[in-house]
Amino acid sequence: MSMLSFEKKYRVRGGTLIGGDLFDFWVGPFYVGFFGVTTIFFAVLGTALLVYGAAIGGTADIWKISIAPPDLKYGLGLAPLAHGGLWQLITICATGAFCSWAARQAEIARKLGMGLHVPVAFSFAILAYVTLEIIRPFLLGAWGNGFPYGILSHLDWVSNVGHQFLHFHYNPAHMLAITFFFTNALALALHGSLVLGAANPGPGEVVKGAGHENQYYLDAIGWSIGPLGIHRLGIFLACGAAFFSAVCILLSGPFWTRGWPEWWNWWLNLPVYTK
Ligand code: UQ2
Repeated sequence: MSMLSFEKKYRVRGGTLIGGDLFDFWVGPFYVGFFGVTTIFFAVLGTALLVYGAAIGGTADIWKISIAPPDLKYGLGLAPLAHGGLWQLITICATGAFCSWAARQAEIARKLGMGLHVPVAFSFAILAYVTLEIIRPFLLGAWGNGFPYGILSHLDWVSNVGHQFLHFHYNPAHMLAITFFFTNALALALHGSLVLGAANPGPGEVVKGAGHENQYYLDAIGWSIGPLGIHRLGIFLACGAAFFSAVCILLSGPFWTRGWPEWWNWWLNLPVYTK
């Protein structure tokens, strides 16, 4: 990978969060940094543990491979490697890798004198994972409440936990999360199609820019959110989706143990309905 001419301007020293200039270097196109080293460490170790767990798991069927959390009887204690211990180590590695990646994003943003929007947004995704695998199992008193690492097994887990609460779609935070996900899809479809429409006007036509994009929505609905506004809307919708996903599963068990349809009895019990 050759050094591109503009890289001299953008490959700036400093901005590291830890270690000073010790790891302040690049390998080919990649910035390393202290958190690049920790990312590689956790990702390689975690992946090796996953492969080891798959190897001793008794099946070579890719759909059936699964590394399960410990039995509930181990509570919040350590479990033997082959009985949930691997899952515990892999969870530590995954969390370490995700947080290292966020810290590396922050270092790169600081180097370039940018805002920290990328690591802040990514931290919402980390929050959703940590809520499922660490915070909720901790509050429930057993690591066995985490989801297993397997293609079909983690889907079974989601289905089982959903049925445990009778009908998960009645979970109000789940409703909010889905609304955020769908609105996010709508916003990205509007944005992606608008930008591609302007950039691909057809043979012989001059490529259009921001002015035309703006005018499209002014003509269509009398209002344009603007080129900066659509990206603010995007980060809001994406972070909202991850945040309410975390909230909806955190509520389920630690704070609400009955079926979710029953939660809505507060509505039927409003004094306005009493005769
Ligand atoms: C827009 C604009 C963009 C866009 C898009 C819009 C020029 C390039 C997609 C239109 C977006 C609107 C009207 C908001 C829709 C609201 C929700 C909640 C989906 O105006 O500015 O910039 O990409």
